[in-house]
Amino acid sequence: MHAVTSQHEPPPAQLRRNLFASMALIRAFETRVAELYRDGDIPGFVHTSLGQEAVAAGVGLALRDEDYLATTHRGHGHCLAKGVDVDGMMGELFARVTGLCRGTGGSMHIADPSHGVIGANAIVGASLPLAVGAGLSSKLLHQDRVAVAFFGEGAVNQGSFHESVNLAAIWDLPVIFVCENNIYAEFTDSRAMTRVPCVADRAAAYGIEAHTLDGNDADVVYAATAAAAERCRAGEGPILLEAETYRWHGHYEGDAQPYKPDDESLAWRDRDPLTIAEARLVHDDTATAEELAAVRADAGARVDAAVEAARAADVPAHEEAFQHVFSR
Ligand SMILES: Cc1ncc(C[n+]2csc(CCOP(=O)(O)OP(=O)(O)O)c2C)c(N)n1
Repeated sequence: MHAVTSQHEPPPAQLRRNLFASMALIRAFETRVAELYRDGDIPGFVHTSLGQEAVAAGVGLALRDEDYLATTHRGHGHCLAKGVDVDGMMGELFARVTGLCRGTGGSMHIADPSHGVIGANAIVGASLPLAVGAGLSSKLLHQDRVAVAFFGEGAVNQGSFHESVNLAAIWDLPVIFVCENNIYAEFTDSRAMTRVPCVADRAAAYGIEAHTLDGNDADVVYAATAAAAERCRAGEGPILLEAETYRWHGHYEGDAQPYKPDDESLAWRDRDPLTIAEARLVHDDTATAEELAAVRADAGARVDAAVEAARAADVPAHEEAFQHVFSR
């Protein structure tokens, strides 16, 4: 790992408190989802982003509500940080009619165009062309909307990465490519899959600016994303941000992760993004430990309420299974 320190100014105090609150909500949501999946309350497949909260919060809070966001199979945190409703997310995971897609999409297919979220996606590498399309429409319609594609380092070996970055570059599209480099793609150590493990280095092949960031520091991710968005809105074309981070849980819930060395996992747990933010906020008197504990408790209560609402909601009627699948 070789994270570089951001050259940008740290975000103002209120924003740093907001970043902490966003991370606390994601942590509470993902922790609860992992338990619910283990207990058989949530159907399908679930990929949590515990440990990666700073990337989601830093990017989400640096964007405007109308900016576009395309995400992956590990997208709960991205959606929450972009302002997507907690009840709608939990309803979707429970496959209830109160879900954002009326319970027919599930964890890997959450979408909420009202907040610019054009879709989570189970196809590795598919978020990039979607964001490029959104960025193209924004440019052609003079909308000043930035499009973000989240993807993992595993997706960088897909053709869609190269096609998307190249097209965005030659057309100067307002797209921010955000790679969450959490080292592992499914059960494979990505460092063994390429001679170019630094994803930011790949951007040079397409002539675009790229930065490698400490993805466990929300302040750094926020500042880099805010600067990238400004660049995009100024018409200077796409940029790639590689956020170095680590997923605490398995590829999916239930994966025991025999492929990860214990010392590596423990070292990354010591770099908990919430603890890093908490220590800094308390150290510079931006918040007290008690205030931050209350923020965490509020996030837990919000998620509890969403779970209760989802449990009480109806499941969709069988006939709905084929709605919104085919266009006429
Ligand atoms: C096109 C395609 N190939 C393979 C898969 C199976 N698959 C699902 S997730 C995954 C690994 C993704 O790793 P990465 O992109 O680094 O994201 P992370 O899971 O680390 O967040 C693979 C190979 C898939 N869903 N889609």
